[in-house]
Amino acid sequence: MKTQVAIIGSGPAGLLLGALLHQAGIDNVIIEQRSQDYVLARIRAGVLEQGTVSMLDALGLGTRMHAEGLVHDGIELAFGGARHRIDLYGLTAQASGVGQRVMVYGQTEVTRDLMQARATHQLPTIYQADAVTLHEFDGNKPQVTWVRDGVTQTLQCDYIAGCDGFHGVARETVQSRIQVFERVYPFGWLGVLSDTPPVSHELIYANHTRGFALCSMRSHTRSRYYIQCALEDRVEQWSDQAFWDELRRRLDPEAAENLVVGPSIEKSIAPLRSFVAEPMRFGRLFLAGDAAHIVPPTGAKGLNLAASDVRYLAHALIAHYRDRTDQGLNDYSAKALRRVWKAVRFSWWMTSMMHRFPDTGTFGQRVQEAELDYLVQSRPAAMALAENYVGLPFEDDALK
Ligand code: RFL
Ligand code: PHB
Repeated sequence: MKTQVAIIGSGPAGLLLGALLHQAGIDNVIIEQRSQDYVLARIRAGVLEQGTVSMLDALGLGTRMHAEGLVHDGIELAFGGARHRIDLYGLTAQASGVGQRVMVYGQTEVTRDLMQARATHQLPTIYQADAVTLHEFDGNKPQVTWVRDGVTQTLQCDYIAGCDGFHGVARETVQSRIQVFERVYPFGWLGVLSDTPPVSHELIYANHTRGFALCSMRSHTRSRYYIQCALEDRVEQWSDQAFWDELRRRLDPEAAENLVVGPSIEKSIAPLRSFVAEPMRFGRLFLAGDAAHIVPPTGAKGLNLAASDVRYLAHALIAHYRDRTDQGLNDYSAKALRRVWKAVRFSWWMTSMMHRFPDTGTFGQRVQEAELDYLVQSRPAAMALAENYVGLPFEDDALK
């Protein structure tokens, strides 16, 4: 088998890259370890930046997102028993002249739309590929091999895109050539999905002495909630009742009163980590998305970073095939990392401000509350939060 770009992984990074390349007439094959149903069942991100929304629109894939997604103009910060609104739209309008919003539309739905489009165009995706191995990417003739139904298959290609997430094989293959920057946080997030109306029409990020809480949603009838939990906690230890009781304790009185509870339809614990692998290019292998970096979900940046990486990578590959210039490919790693590090900084900052750490204590708690109070009192401080939350501009758009 032969293609131009072999894409490892059918998460948002791989699927989006495949769609962007296809739109430009560049052949690609996706090789995924899991089944399609498994990939679709993972409940993850919920918030799309304007830039990610625009990418899906430009691919002609925005119809269902605009019909079913929820456009949010602001978020709320809860601390000290009260809620304070951050007017994302108004603040970004003031900062840059163009107001920006975010779109609440689940990663599962984005994935479904991208898979559907791939099926419609009959683009090749190989699911349940075992023992995926990357070869010869330092030379001119890279190959990817895998085993399916006991048979080893080989794909020859010009380039390999490692879009296989944090536990994938692509980064592992170049382990000895990367520098890793990492922070592991001493807590996790316990998440619950439930068919109950969201407690508020915007997201609530809550700082509480008992720990962080987040009220998010997937629709007007489906809520997604998270609470900070101990790293050692197991999902089985948390009954639905215990979860709702703990969430309620961490909310302001009005939200606690309005909270509608019901059975959970998904419950999981995610550890929190900041991680960056540098560089993101090794000869003809490029890393993108969670394969190269992880951010704690507090800033809602992971999926959006995967999208911005593949946007840069797709533009670079298009320039290679169409204009015969490799400048974009040569610049990819440094350019992607500049945006990655700003999101790493923002996600780390949000995480630090909102969570209870082992050494937070009463002093740390007061400092966090002072910082939050400053944010809601100071327009420039709120603008900086808003500008980062809606997503920093892509480098190639920044000067336009
Ligand atoms: P993915 O989604 O992990 O996809 C990688 C794919 O590669 C496959 N794979 C392999 N395939 C072939 N061979 C191998 N050896 C392979 N190993 C793995 C996997 O099966 C998988 O299908 O990575 P990608 O595409 O880079 O996308 C990244 C996003 O999924 C991730 O950053 C976000 O989910 C993070 N995230 C959030 N991001 C946001 O932008 N906004 C949010 O609101 C947000 N909330 C979240 C989040 C992540 C969370 N968790 C569970 C970590 C909330 C949570 C709780
Ligand atoms: C979610 O809805 O899953 C979600 C929203 C905002 C975040 C993280 C997760 O910051």
